[in-house]
Amino acid sequence: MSERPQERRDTGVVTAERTDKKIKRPRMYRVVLHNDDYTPMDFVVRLLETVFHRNESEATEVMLHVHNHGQGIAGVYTHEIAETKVAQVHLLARKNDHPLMASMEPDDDNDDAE
Ligand code: TYC
Repeated sequence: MSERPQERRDTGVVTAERTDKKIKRPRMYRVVLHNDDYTPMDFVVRLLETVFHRNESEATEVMLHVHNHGQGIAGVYTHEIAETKVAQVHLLARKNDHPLMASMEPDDDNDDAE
């Protein structure tokens, strides 16, 4: 077996062109919880505490907002984290036989703030 010629390696040196690139804030996404008639209130509160790191009074407030208005914001995250949170909500809900739904949407309000 013959060796292939050495290919160019990454030297690890950061060149001048790379240092002056603009660093932009990532777009942010809201994770939205949707109301339904079957998921127990205390399940939603516990989920807001565990998945979205809300304290008990915040979690209760968000849950009641969803219950009374049809939907509400559980948290605002980068795209990948928001996707993961939505998946965690669905996984936990299905595991417990609840129909709870979550979705994500761009947090446009935040786009050119500051
Ligand atoms: N409406 C549900 C009930 O009365 C409670 C609930 C709140 C369900 C928020 C989903 O995202 C939700 N048990």
